[in-house]
Amino acid sequence: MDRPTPIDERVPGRSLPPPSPVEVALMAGRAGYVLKANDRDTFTVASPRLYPHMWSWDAGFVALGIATVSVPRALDELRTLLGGQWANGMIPHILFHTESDYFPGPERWRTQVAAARPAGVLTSGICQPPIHVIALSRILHDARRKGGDDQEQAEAFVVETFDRWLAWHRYLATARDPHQHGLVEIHHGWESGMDDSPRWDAPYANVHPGPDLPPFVRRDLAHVSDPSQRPSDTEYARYLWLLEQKVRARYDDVTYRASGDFVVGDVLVSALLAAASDLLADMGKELGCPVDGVNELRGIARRFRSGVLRSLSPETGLCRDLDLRTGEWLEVESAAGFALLICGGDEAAIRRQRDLLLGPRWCGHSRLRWPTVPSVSPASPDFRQRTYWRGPQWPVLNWLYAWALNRSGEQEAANSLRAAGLAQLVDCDFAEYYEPITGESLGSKDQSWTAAIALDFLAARRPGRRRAVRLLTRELPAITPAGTTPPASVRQIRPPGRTG
Ligand code: 9WN
Repeated sequence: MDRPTPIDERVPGRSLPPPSPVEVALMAGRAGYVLKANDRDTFTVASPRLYPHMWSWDAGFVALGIATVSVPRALDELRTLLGGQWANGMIPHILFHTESDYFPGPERWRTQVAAARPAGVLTSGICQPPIHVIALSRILHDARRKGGDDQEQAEAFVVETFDRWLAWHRYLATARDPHQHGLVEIHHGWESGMDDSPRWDAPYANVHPGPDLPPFVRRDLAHVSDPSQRPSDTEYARYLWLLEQKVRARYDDVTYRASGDFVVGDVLVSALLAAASDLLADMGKELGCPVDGVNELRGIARRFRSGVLRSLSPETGLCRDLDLRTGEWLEVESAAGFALLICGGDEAAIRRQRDLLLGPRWCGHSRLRWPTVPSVSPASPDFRQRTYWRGPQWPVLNWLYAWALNRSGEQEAANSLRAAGLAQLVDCDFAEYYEPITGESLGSKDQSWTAAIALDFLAARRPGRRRAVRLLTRELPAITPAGTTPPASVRQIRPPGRTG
């Protein structure tokens, strides 16, 4: 009988040479400056040109990266995001603090029709994956390692904002899972963060823009060199039609559910909700937050972990989304299928997912330039190597699975994703996504969350030397991303220890 190959001999990123000290220094410095150039004092724009606003899940990743440089500034990021929270607990997917040419902007979202919208800041009317508490737990971890003011501020922040995060999770667990299936319902592909993923092809096939869809002009295409890297016009019309349906439902979830075209149980959002709820419960318990809240979070974690487990396909070993309009499981080989790695719950299934993720259909695929997580398996008929969420590698997804593997005790596997993720970013473009076969950087450059996770990866290389990243980003001269003039509001990332 063949002996199974030990995991460490199969891990694809294992033999990659670590970046040289010069590469590390350049990467840390350049990542710091990207974040500084995208810094707008109390929040960070997702990217300088294509996404000139604050995006919800981007802000989570950005905050955890900034925490390697400044814990107070990382906390400010999350505080600003909470400033956009709706009265029903929803954290909206975009906060519009300034005018810009981004489309669809506030005039298209028309959230003034919504009773629950916040005062004082314009927002979109849908949400994004709940990564925030995962980020918060990383920030707290960093802050405790640093001690002193950082630790004090981070702990105080958790206590002060515990109810707000709980309200956010409760919103997802109730308004978005009214029948307690254990899968968070999304009303728009944008809510998954993976806009045009083949995960949504079947449900979008039932979205038919009406003749009364207001005309629109896309602005995103002006900011990328090749339109095929972005969703198509047909896809965009569907996105805007769903937006229209949300407005017509006055952003009321019950009304939308009764009338909207797209209602899908999202397995990745559900896994994130489960994992983040457990983390919030852990932090809350430790810091003396209300016991009822802690217990409620444990219940949410249990329900959504079960939902993710139920979605597992016995054939493929991948988790599946559920089209709640048709009752069909959505069988797609997308990276979201590894959701179980994020929330845990079944040791054997986790090992199977780990092996699959590192194996030849995924990160170990022979054609990949870097063995990081592709958004769609290169072996899948849905794979399109240059198109947005249909194949390219998104560094934040790779970070997420490295984090998940590490948390479930799979350090070797986690390190391999981290090593490959760092190697991929050595070019210092900090692109939105990467062409998986050639390694070319695609989409927007100087993307904040990519720079942020580079900082986190660098800091995690040698936990004892996290301080080195801070010194590098403070000492090198300021740079501006090619082709941009820094806005007047661009500020330095504040050194640790700042108050207020
Ligand atoms: C729509 C900001 C966001 C990310 C999403 C990514 C993309 C927006 C767009 O950019 O979506 O929300 O206009 O394409 O798909 O994950 O949060 O970086």
